[in-house]
Amino acid sequence: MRTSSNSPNTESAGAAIERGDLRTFARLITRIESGDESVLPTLQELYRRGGKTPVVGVTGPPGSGKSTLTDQIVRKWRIAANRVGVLAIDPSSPFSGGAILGDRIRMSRHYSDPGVFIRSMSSRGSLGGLASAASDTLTVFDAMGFDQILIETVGIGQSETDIMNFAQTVIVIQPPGAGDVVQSIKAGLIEIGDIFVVNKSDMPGAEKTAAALQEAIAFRGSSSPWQIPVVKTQASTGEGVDELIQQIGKHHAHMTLHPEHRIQKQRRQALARLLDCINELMRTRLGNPDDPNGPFHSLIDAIVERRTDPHQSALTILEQIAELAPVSPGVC
Ligand SMILES: Nc1nc2c(ncn2[C@@H]2O[C@H](COP(=O)(O)OP(=O)(O)OP(=O)(O)O)[C@@H](O)[C@H]2O)c(=O)[nH]1
Ligand SMILES: [Mg+2]
Repeated sequence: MRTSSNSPNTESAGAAIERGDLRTFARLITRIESGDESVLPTLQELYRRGGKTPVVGVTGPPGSGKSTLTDQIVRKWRIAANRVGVLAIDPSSPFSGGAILGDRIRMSRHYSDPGVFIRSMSSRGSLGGLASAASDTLTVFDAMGFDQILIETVGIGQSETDIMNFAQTVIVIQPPGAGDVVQSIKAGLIEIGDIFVVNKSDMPGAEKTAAALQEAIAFRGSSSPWQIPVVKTQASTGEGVDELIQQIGKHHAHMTLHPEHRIQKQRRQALARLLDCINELMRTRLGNPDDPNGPFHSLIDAIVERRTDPHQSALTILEQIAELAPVSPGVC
C-alpha cells in the first residue's frame, strides 16, 4: 500500500484511519502483524497525533472468565459509548458481540454490534514480536477514535506483564481458589493490577480468594493514593459488572486528577516501548542470529569460544549499528 507521499491523489492510510475506515484499519493491522516495514510512516504519523483514548487491559489465568467479562464490560460501555475497540491477544474463547475484523479468526457467537470492533492477534503470527505488534495495533485503535479501548491477554508467560506497558488501567481477574492467588503472586500479577476481580463469585471460595487478594495487595504496598479495589463478579450473569465499570471510571478519574501518576506510568510505558524498538531495530539491522554470514553469528562464536566477552561484544554491535548507513528502519 502506498502512502500519500507516493501518490498525492490517493488518501493516505493515516487519513483513512482517522476518518474511521474499517477496511484500511483491518488491513493495516494485518500488515503490522506480518512485520511489513512499509507501515512505519503511517504508524509514526498516527502515534504523533494520538494518545486520545486510554486503554483498559484485562488479564488473568486461562479460563478465569476474561472474554465473558470483556463482553459484559463492552455491553455496559456501549450504553454511553459510540464505538468500542477490543484487541484480544491469543484468545481461545469467543466473544459474543461485535464485528470481527479480519476473517482469520471468527469469534462472533450470537450477534453483531456495529459499534464494537474486535480484533484478535496471535503471538504465532507476529514476526516483530507480539508486544511490538500489539502496541502498534493499539496506536491504530487510538487513531480510529474509539471511545473505549480494551485489550485482553492471557495471564501466563510474557504477556501478563506486557499489559502494564499498554494499558492505563489494568484489571487482573482471579477465579476462586486460594492456590490461584499464590500462582498470581508468583506470576507477578499482583504487582500490575489497578483493579482486581474475583470472577465466578458464584463458585465456592470466592470470599476467601477476595480476602487473600486484599492481603496480597496490602503486602505489595503502594506510594499511590489509589485504593486498589477487589470486585466480585459473575461474568456469566453480569453481576458485579456495574461496580467494576464504576471502578474503571474511578481509576480513570484518579489518573486525570493526578497527572504525576499518569505521567509516571506513561514514561515507564514509553521507556519499555523505546527499548523494545531499539531491540527490534538491532535485530532487523543485524539480521538473523542463525545466519552463518551475519554479524551475530561470528560474535556469538567468539563469546562461546571465550575469544571475547559479552560486554565487549555488545559494544562492538552498538558501534557497528552506528556505522551502518541509514536504512529504512524496521517496524518496531
Ligand atoms: N460459573 C461461572 N462460570 C463462568 C463465569 N464467567 C465465565 N464463566 C465460564 O468460564 C469459562 C471460561 O470463560 P472465558 O470467558 O472463556 O475465560 P477466559 O479467561 O477468556 O479464557 P481463555 O481465553 O481461555 O484464557 C466459560 O465456560 C464461561 O462460561 C462466572 O462468573 N461463573
Ligand atoms: Mg478468552
